[in-house]
Amino acid sequence: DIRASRRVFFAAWPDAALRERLASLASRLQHHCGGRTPVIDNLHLTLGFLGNVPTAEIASLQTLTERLTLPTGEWTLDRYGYFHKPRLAWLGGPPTATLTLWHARLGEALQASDRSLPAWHDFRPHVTLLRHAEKAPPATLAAPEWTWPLTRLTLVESILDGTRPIYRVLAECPATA
Ligand code: 2AM
Repeated sequence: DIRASRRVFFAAWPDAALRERLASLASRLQHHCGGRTPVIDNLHLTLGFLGNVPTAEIASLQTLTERLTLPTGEWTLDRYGYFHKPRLAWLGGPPTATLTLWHARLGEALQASDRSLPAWHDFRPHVTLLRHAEKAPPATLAAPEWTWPLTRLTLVESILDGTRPIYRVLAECPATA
């Protein structure tokens, strides 16, 4: 594999039960909003998007990820939202203390290695349920209230080679109680 750069991001992945619930919610939301549902195994929460990173620098990002110290905690998803420009419909919720801490620790570690997260000031945690959505989720549609146990942070490579991205885990950091 001789690619000069990799498209990478940091994320948390839902457990199997939550993944199933999110996937069926995405299918129901599609009736209201149109658009395309993600592949079930691709559902995730992005904690930071780095974009293209030179391949030679991936090893140091893997080490950085594995060396993070993260507490376990929870995040609550309780509202729908819509990003107009990219036409994404999502389920999310305000960052909890744990999520804010994860984001901050990640930002600090990246800064210490002369990197930074874009849109640092505007962390809006969400799980994308529909891409190319024609409409925002209707305001009358009640969102569920689901708890996401935060147990590990993942460094992921996104391979855009076809119609759906393929995500490949590059490194993981288990949260410690
Ligand atoms: P999204 O779900 O809101 O589109 C892999 O592409 C992940 O990184 C997706 O979860 C995507 O968030 C996020 N992402 C892609 N491009 C991004 C960008 N330019 N800024 C921030 N996040 C981005």
